[in-house]
Amino acid sequence: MSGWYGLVGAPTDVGNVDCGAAEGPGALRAMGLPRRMGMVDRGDVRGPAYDGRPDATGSRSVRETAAWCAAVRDGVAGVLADGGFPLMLGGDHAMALGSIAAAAAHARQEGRNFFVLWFDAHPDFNTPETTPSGNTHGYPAALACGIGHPDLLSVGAFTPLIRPDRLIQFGVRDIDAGERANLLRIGVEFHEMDAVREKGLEALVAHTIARIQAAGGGHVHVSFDIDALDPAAAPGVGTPVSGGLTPAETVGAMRLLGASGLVRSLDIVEFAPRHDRDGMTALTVEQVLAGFMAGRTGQRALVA
Ligand code: 5AB
Ligand code: MN
Ligand code: MN
Ligand code: MN
Repeated sequence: MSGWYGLVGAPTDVGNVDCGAAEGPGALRAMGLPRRMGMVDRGDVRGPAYDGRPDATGSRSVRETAAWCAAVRDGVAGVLADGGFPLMLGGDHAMALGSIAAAAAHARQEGRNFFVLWFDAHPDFNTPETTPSGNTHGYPAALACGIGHPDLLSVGAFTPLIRPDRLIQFGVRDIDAGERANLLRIGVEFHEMDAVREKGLEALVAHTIARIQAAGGGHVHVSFDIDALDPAAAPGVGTPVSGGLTPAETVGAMRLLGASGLVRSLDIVEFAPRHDRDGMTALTVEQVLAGFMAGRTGQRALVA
């Protein structure tokens, strides 16, 4: 198992105009998180500024999103090639297309099955045909499954990057009508909040880990949108939705994922410090990460 965490920052909100996610990596560094957690900071990738003019499909900042995602892809691929565990710190969630492109290519090269676990209030399964906003941060999960804007699909070396039955989503509770139709048509497993409340997040995650192990294991990429958490615990996001995950159940689930030894890459995205209150969101993020890291090293989490 990779002994070091390589942080790749993606300070942008090209996927959602001025939502504040561009300030995420800088704020977490200023609070000392990477240092406290013993991460190797590989710095920020760079890309163009947001362009709000819609293209022919009605999507905004597509070219800019593709450029940022390609830079993220290369940054994450660099950590994997150097034998590290990449932590991609957004930035908005469109950046996950880049990290997933790198992780999927790495899994293929190593001959492993590839799975993505998606924690989010939103499924991010829109296409230019179904989007209500034109914002590319609503597209990345669909793109990873091979549907969406051709200029974004080309960020990956192949498509689809994931078999749709190997994408599993948790905590979703704000689904656009066309997006739901996409999910059902493509055949993605998504656990909405009512299912999480009924069955428990940790039980759902444990079941998913068992299913992946039964399929022969593989490379699991976790894409964690901070708005999966309830805004009472994590208000520092651009698109808050009430009725989300508690920090305690999330830390528990992340500890299980760490301990499974299956997870080989991770995104933490959509932290918008300007919407935070008293550093609450940053603290919650640190607890979630600490739970994952403690599970991975087989220690007890050093969190409340
Ligand atoms: B996030 C919405 N479905 O497509 C859209 O925060 C919101 O990365 C997308 O999950 C939220 O614009 C994207 C309404
Ligand atoms: Mn998201
Ligand atoms: Mn979201
Ligand atoms: Mn958001």
